[in-house]
Amino acid sequence: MRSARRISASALVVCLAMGLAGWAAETRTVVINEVELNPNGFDRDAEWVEILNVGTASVDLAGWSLTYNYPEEGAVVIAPESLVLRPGQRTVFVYSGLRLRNEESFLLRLLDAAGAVLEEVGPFQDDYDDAMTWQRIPDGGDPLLPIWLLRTGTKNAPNR
Ligand SMILES: [Ca+2]
Ligand SMILES: [Ca+2]
Repeated sequence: MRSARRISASALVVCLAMGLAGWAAETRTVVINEVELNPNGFDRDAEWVEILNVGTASVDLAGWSLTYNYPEEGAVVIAPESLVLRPGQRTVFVYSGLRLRNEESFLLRLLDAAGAVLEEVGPFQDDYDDAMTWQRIPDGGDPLLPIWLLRTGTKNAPNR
């Protein structure tokens, strides 16, 4: 009797977790998946952000923007024209002229064409002038447990 009750309680927890995960998976669409803020060599024109469609429908990134914080804080449009990401598809935006500071506390934001903040990640710090990047682990991230790790970069490829 006792163990049966225990089993049903854990089954309930599993169902709740699955329901939450399902809900979170359905509500997530496009995420910031990887960030290179301190690449090997000169940072200018070499910093990038990988964006991944973790949703179940195609999304057009036309007019969407990403924030930066050097030489001042602002947002830059990443796709002036249509840029459709199918489910599971990724794209890499390379900053041109604008940059991300390596040491300062800064939240990187992804905004839609209307300027609504869809994602806010960080702050990231990267003191090493190398190929390590901040990545969601696993690729695309767990919707209920966002984990970011500094690892060898996987530009335009699944994080691992
Ligand atoms: Ca930098
Ligand atoms: Ca990657």
